[in-house]
Amino acid sequence: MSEYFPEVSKIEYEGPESKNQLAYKYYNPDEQIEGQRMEDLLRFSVAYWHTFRGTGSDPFGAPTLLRSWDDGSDSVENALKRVDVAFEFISKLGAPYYCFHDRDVSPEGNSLAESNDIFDKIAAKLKEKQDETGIKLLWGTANLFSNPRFMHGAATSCNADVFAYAAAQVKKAIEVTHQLGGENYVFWGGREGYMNLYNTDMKRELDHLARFMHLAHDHAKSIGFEGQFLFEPKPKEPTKHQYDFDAAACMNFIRANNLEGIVKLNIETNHATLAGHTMMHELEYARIQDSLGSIDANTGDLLLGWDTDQFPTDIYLTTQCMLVILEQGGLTPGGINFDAKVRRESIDPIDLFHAHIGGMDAFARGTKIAAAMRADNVLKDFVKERYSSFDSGIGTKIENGSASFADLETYMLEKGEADANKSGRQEMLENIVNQYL
Ligand code: XUL
Ligand code: CO
Repeated sequence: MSEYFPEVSKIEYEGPESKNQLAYKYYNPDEQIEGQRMEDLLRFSVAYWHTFRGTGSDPFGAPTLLRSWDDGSDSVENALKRVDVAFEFISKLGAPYYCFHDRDVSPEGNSLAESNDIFDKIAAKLKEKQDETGIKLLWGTANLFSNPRFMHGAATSCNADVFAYAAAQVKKAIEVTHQLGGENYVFWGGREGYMNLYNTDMKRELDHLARFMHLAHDHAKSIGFEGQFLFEPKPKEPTKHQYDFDAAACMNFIRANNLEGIVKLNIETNHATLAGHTMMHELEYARIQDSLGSIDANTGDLLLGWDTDQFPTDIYLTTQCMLVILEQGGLTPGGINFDAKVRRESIDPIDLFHAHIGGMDAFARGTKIAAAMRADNVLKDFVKERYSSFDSGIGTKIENGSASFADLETYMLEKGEADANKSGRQEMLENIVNQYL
């Protein structure tokens, strides 16, 4: 195998004392956390689009990330070579999974039929490399936003032909995902939203989006694909208002359209930030409704205010994520996908390693901290005690539905005044969290 990253050998765990920047300090795949191997619990995934297609271009400037192996063209030959690059990178990193959009791995041809043929060719190579390396596909998805035909959206386009084109593209993407043993299939809105309500029939667009998801699920069933469907919330970008705004909006859409049990959520950190939420809020909101399927791990920059997709390095953030993820025993069949890109200024291939090593170590460390907190029940005991008035007496009657408004009035007329409130102790709890960090 020709080596695209000759200066890097397999990244190994060396422990927190190591000074080797090409080694894990905290991510130790075989280490047991709450009865699971770290590798099986975290299920790290590399995002093909950022890591192997990212060019560093931004609205103000041309590509900066020029790779010796990539001629920058959309040729099939170039795409096939990128597969070799990707699998060498992921193998050396030791991540068990990767994810793609159809068009990241496979260029678009001159017709849908030609695009499908090219995709088959690339998929055959992906399969070969998966078998050779043991790397698996966490999820597949379709790019329904780059081509100008999707200018008004895909499933929510005002143009029925565009809906049909998107359906055909997703049909193929699900088939290839299935063929490659993909464990999930993701819907991210792309351009499913609107720029202006003056020209938008919101009801019709939302109905079409629901129809699209049912059609996707019907097709998946018909070919025996049993992977989990995931809906990825994002409030804005590229449209002014995306229909998949946040976890709550997505759950409402899922319930309103009988998609419960069919579609769960893929929660992304920077999207949570753009929605004005914390990642922990979005994760917890999804978890309590049995809908936390997978995560796109990254982080934004609070001073920039757009979807910067940076690698996560903040231990508070990863600890908070893992408190929620451990509470539901992991994410399987989902995982932790680094939907993150190196900065425009980080121009060397080795920066791709530093970025992923940092993200994996930050999550591994957050996992250990969260597990230690959970072992001592520090937050759990406090929260349980805080709501203990609902564990007996009138609280139990409220929760089990045996007390009416009239009963509650009688109770309070007799009692005269509510029991005194207790302190929320926020500062103390923040101090306790810091002790575990
Ligand atoms: C866009 C985004 C997507 C999805 C997959 O912000 O997060 O890359 O993760 O389509
Ligand atoms: Co994402």
